[in-house]
Amino acid sequence: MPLITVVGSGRVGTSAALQVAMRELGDIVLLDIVPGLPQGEALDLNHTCAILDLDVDVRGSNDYRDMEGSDVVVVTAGLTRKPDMTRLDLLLKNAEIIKDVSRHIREYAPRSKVIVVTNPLDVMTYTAYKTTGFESSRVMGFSGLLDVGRFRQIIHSRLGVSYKSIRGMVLGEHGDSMVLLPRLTHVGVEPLHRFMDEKTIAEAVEATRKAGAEIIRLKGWSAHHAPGAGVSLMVQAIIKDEKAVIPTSAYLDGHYGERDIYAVVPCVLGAGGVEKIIELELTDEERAKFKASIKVLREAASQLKF
Ligand code: A3D
Repeated sequence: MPLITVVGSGRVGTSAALQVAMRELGDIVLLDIVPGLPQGEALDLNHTCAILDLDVDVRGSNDYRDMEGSDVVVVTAGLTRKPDMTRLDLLLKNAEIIKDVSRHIREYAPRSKVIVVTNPLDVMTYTAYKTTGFESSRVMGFSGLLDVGRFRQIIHSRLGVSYKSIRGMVLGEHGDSMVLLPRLTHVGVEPLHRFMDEKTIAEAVEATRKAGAEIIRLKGWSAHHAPGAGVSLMVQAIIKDEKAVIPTSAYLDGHYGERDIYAVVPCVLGAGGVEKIIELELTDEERAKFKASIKVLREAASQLKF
């Protein structure tokens, strides 16, 4: 039975654990620094498994040694963005937490694939890569499925077309400079612009960019159901060796003309983690937006020491 560890037993961590359990991808270890929290959440999740006949065991722990033997480690530990904070404000505090978690992963789960969820996402993923010392293919960041999912939700509500028939892609930072690609968004086999005018598409792109902040404004804390769902798809792609094309924050080593930085790009995910980075043919405008997004990420990364 595969073993999936989720570090951080808060909202995103427990949502991810629930959705991984729902897919019966493996046994789960929930970790947190708060005594009792992961144990209580594990008990609750085990009761869920009992009710739904999911043959999965969930264990809660405050001891990193319990992640030994993990195939995948999902990292959600950290502080969340408050209404008046940008993701980059979180940078320095969460970097210390990610460094601490990464050292434990290196020690106790040295063969695992690592999926980082903590914000600011791309720079935290870079921090995990630098601190674990793992090959870049084994350290990746979640966010692309969330941003594309939000865009698809708007298209679905406008056009009344099944989600199954709406596909899209995003590049760059998980943040204000994200580059959604309406030109490469398809409804059935036709491009989005056959169904929506330019103004409506631009509004949908803007609403997608602001969706995370809108959720915080409305309910007072950040999204967790949708991130949990997206994380479970990435875990599944790795555990089941799916070779699924998923927008993933990945280490760029000459890809898209960039080096030594993490940013969201389409990746083939399988048992090896990020098995391939797909280089899309971009227009000049898309490429310029991507470069601008990379600049934002480089500025953030330059504030950290490794
Ligand atoms: P929250 O519910 O506060 O849970 C965070 C948990 O991390 C808490 O239970 C803490 O006790 C725990 N924690 C803190 N430090 C450590 C440590 N050193 N070791 C182990 N556990 C620790 O937050 P949340 O679950 O809502 O969000 C978690 C992170 O995910 C935040 O940084 C969010 O900004 C981020 N997030 C990212 C996305 C993306 O799409 C990338 C979406 C939603 C949230």
